[in-house]
Formats: sequence, structure tokens, C-alpha cells
Amino acid sequence: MVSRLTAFLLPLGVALAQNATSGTPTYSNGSSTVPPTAVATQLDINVEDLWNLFVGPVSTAAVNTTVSATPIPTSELVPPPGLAYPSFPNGQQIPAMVSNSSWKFPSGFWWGVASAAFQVEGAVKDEGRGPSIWDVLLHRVTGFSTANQTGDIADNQYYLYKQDIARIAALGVQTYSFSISWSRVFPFGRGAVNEEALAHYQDVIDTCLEYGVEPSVTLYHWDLPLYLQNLYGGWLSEEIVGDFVEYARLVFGRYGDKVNRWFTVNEPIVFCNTYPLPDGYFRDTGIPKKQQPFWCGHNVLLAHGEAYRLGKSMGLNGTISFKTNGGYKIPLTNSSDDALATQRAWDFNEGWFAEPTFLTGDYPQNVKDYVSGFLPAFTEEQKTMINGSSDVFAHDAYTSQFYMAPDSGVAACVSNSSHPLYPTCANSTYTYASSSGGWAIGAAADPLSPWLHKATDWVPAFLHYMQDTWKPAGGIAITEFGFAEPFEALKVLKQDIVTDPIRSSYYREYMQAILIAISEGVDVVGTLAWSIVDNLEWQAGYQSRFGIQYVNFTTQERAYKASFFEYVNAFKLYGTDPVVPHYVGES
Ligand code: GBH
Repeated sequence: MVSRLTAFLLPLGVALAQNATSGTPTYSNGSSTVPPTAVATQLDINVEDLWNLFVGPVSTAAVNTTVSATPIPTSELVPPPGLAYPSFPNGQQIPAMVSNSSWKFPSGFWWGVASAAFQVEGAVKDEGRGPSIWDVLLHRVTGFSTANQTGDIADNQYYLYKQDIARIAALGVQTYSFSISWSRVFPFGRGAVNEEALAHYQDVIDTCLEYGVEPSVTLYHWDLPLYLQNLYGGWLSEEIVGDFVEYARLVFGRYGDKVNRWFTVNEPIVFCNTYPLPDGYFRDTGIPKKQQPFWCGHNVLLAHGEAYRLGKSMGLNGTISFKTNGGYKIPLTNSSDDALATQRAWDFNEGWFAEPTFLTGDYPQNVKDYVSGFLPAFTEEQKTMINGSSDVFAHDAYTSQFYMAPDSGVAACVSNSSHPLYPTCANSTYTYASSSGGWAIGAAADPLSPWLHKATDWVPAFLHYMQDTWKPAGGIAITEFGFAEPFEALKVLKQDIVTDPIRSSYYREYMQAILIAISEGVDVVGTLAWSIVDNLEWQAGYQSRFGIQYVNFTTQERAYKASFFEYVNAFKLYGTDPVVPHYVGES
């Protein structure tokens, strides 16, 4: 779709910056130092202009129409040896592979696999999609990504979704959680609606239902319509609240009767911290760089809160939740300064969004002390709107880390705004103290995901912490967890790739940890494994892989990894609701 919209304000300096192929932005007066806002004009632009001015040519896949599903060969549905089903080969004994009779996932526990639009869809310019900031970041910003890989084709799930849904249904997966691309639905983020995109997501949802898979939808997983960034600075402007709410209204209205679980925003701790965006490629709002994440957070809380209230007023049956993220935070030593630092780390990460949403409508005191210097305070009305605006505590909990005071101490950092760790003033490490041997907390993931170590032993404590701290009435859902098997992208043979030992043990032990927490009274209500398939791992490109299915990015062939069977096996062993595979063609 190419829809012509008129009278949108476009900073001309930005347009010229994007046209520069050298990587060094130049502006209309030839200087490389004038900020993009220095020259502005009115231009009439259409979607094609947006692509041409800001992104340039994109790659397209060989398959560019929707493909029907074919039955999954039963040979692909054989679990790896070493699981408790089917019966063990003769003579085989599996250490520790017994069922624990005190463990159970309660009836109604929901579980599935997750993805995000920009990471799997590809087809970035097809059927009227407008560009998002990520198209610019990966096409234009030199050095931004590890291997200059883009989302142009990714898993081509925009056309292959029927087969992807059939493949998860064949293993009995109960839920598919995906996100909608805002700039497909509204190519400019606001204004004209793209009906082709709406029809597409309608069919994704209907295909899930046809296969007995519950669709779960996230409205925003980082792919901000580029136009909104250049119009008013994206999440840095309160103008986004109205646009996000209109987007939510449209999507809730179209699919509200078919989706049981809605997520508004994915991990604002992460996407607010992508501000400031790289200089010279986007509109510069003039907001001081260090403050930008917090302006974003302010507007995210308002946009989420209003979308939540709107959804409730529209009578949506399903839950609507906010998605936070972060690892378990363990004080490195029992010093009081490490305890302070650990608390500040919680406050400036999870607490930043969880305390307003679940407890008070406002920030933790440590965050408030900082942001009150520049952010507008929430009004009483806003606090009431934000407080209680999430039905489930939806947390993406991959790992754990140790936290400790900065070398100079917490107090010295808090009173020194030029300290590199300011304002959080907490240091972190994934190794035990050298007095404890300096071991890593657990096995390292791929070097391109250096933040991630297997730390499943801490999951029961983490779940207790979430319940005790934020007291969610609707329980806790682990809405993403997963592991990048080290060096998986270097493996050559498919049988070696799909035999993924660390990821498999991660899933097995993570599920056991959840069962322990449930048996101790923590109200865990659901889990979503990240990810349904290997996909675009943002700046790390296709090199760091989180799929529980392998993808051959040349042929787009998929293959189940052993870890997928481990995950499903947890529900075969401990689920109250039976795991029934739905094979293609079965009624
Ligand atoms: C999830 O975030 C995302 O929702 C998903 O899109 C992504 O594919 C998945 O993780 C796997 O990464 O490199 O030190 O700057 C998980 C939380 C927050 C973890 C940002 C990585 C970067 C840390 N992520 N963090 S660092």
C-alpha cells in the first residue's frame, strides 16, 4: 500500500542525513555539526518516500506469497533419546529422570512459545508496511550491528506463518505469543490504516485457532514507526500516548474477541535505554541524553495505562499486561553497601515500571529522587490510572547476576552525577567474588549474548521475590526465557545443531525450578519460551541463536531442537491439562 498523506512535518536536515551514504551525516548547509532540527520544512510524503529517504533498498525473499501448511512428517516428531517418553530404548537408564510426585502445573496453566514481529517476519516493505526505527538502525547506522545483517527477510514468517503454527501445534504447544508490527497497521504510526496488514494478522490469529493454539498478542516489541520518531521524537514525547492508544483501539477492536492474552509493551527497560538513538539519523528532541530513557519511561507508563483502561472499557475478556524484564539480583557480598546497590538496581530496572503498575502509581523513591529533577510528576489522576493497570506480572526472566557497590561506594556515586554508574550506582558481575573462587554463575551463552548465563538454580528465589515484592493479584508469568547455545551458528551439521545440550538443560532445570516454586506457594500462571525459531537477535544479527527450532536461513527450513522436546516434556510429565498434539488434518 502506498497511501498519500499530506502536510506532515519532516525535518529536512534528517532527510539529508539519511541520504548520505558515507556514514557521515551532512546537512543542507554542508556542515556535519548542525543538528537535524536546525532546518525544517513541510513535505508531502508517502510510504515509499519514507523508505527511499530513510532506509533505501531492501532485500526480498524468494517466497513472497502466503504458503499453505503441509503435515509435519512423523519422523520429525520423535523426541531425542533421554526423555521419559516414549519408553526408553532397551537397557537405557536415565539418571535423575524420574517424576517428582509433589510437583504439578495447575489446571489452566498456559504455556507456549514467543516471537516478535521485527525478529521473524521479514517482508519489511511488503503489503504497505512503513519503516520502523529498526529498519534505519540496521540499514543505515554504521557499526550498529555486529555483522550488518537486517530484518529484511529474517524467518520470512510473514508468508510462512501457517507452517510455523502447524509445527508448534504438532508438538502440542498451547500458546503462540507474537507481536504486531505497528508500522504495518499504521504505516506512519498514525493516520491512514493499512487494511492488508489487518487482514494478515486476522489470518495469523485464525490459523492459531484452527490448530488449537491460543494466540497471544504484544502490541509493541520495539519496532517504533519511524515517522513518529521523526515527527516528535517517538517515546520521548507525550504525543505518543494518543497514537499508541489509537493503535491499541484499532487492534483490540479487530481481534479482541479472539485473543486471551494481551501485552501492551515489551521490556521498556530495554527500549527506553536505546535512547538516546545514534546521533544524526533521527529527529533530535534536544532532551539531555542522560534524561532520555526516563522521558521514554514516563510516556510508556501513560501510554500503557491508557491502553489498559481502554481495553477494559471495551470489555476485552482476556488479560492485559505490561512486560518487564531483568535477571535475579544477588548481592555479591553481605556488606550493607552491596545491599544498597542491589536495591538500587531493582529500583532502576524492574521497580521503575513495576512499582507504578503494581503498587503505587509512582516510581520507587530512589528513582523519584533522580527524575523529580526534570520529569513532570504524575498527577493523582495519572497515578490512579497507572496503578493496577496490569493483570499479570509478566516478566522476561532469562538469568541472574551479582550486584555490588561502585568502587567508590554507593553514597559517593549518588552525590556525583558524572559518575559513570550514575544514577543507578550499582555495579554487576556474573562471577562469584574471587574469595569464592571467581566462578561464573553458570554456563555462558554465546559470546554475542554476553549478558546471559544459565542461572536456573536461582529461579525459585527469583519467583518468590517477585511475588513478595510486587504482590501481583493475577500471578506471575515468565513471558520470555531462553538460551543462546554457545557457538551454535558455527555448527555445520543439522544433527549437531539440534542437539543443544546447554539449552536443553536450561529448559529442563528452569521448568523444574518453576515446579519447586509452585509447590512452595508461588502463583506462577504461565510460561513462554523464547523463541519459536532462530531469528534476528537485534544488533547480534543471526549469529546468536535463541530458537528452540533451528532455521536454515538459506532455505528457510525449520527443525526442532532437543530443547523443544525438553520444554514440552515438562508439561507431559507435570501438566494437569493433557498435552495433545494436533496433527495437520486431524479434526
Ligand atoms: C529479550 O530481551 C527480547 O525481548 C527479545 O527480543 C530478545 O530476542 C531476547 O531477549 C533474547 O535476547 O548486551 O549488556 O547491553 C531480554 C533482555 C535486555 C537482554 C537487553 C540483553 C542487553 C544487555 N535483554 N540486554 S547488553
